[in-house]
Amino acid sequence: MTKVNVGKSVMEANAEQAATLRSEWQSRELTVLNLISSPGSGKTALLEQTLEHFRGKLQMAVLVGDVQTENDANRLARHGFPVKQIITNGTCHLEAHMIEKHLPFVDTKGLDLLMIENVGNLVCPSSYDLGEDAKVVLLSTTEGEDKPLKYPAIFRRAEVAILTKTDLLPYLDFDVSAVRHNIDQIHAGIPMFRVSARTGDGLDEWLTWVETKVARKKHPDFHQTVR
Ligand SMILES: Nc1nc2c(ncn2[C@@H]2O[C@H](COP(=O)(O)OP(=O)(O)O)[C@@H](O)[C@H]2O)c(=O)[nH]1
Ligand SMILES: [Mg+2]
Repeated sequence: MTKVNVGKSVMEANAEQAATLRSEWQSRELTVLNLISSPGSGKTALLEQTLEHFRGKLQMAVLVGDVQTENDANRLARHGFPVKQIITNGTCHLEAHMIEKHLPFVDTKGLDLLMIENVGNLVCPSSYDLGEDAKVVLLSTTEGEDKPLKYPAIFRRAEVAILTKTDLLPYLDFDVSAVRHNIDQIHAGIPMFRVSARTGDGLDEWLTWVETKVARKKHPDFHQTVR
């Protein structure tokens, strides 16, 4: 007799778990951001600057996904906030059940902002809802202006794009207006912040955007121009 698979698909199960996380975070007024990029685009470097800026101002924690190693968690833990590494053992993205499992390690009581650094990959992480308030896509100046066109799903789903490593622009042929144009082809008008975690240039715009997200989660009628 042929067996019929009546189980949920991975995506359905993930969507359900993400919805549970989202409603729990909603009731706690906890803002959650999901950072997605290729390996080496500067997610951890941006997070290090972000943690340093909000030290003493916000209660933050970080969950960081990698296929192997605790290197990023070790880098991030120096900034005095709770950090937990999620090792996926080969999986190229984080799933909602992994977040659920590792949440107890970063006591979310009283937390304002949970940052999730996804596994370095521009494709798979875009399909998995983690219950976050927003996906944030990073693209570095060394990756080429065409990447939004090659990997449109993440640029379509992200609420904001960050062009990283702008300190390298004088040494590259990278055309900032071309990448802006390409992003607009996929997701017209989304904010694109230009930052250098190395020099600190452009960080203010990103930090203001984050602060505004946190304030709006607590006070939905909070208004501030974020661009
Ligand atoms: N020049 C420059 N290098 C950067 C910048 N941000 C990150 N890097 C370097 O790029 C490499 C990868 O950064 P990392 O934060 O680990 O990227 P991740 O894999 O996306 O987390 C490291 O050697 C960083 O020092 C930046 O703004 N400017
Ligand atoms: Mg990293």
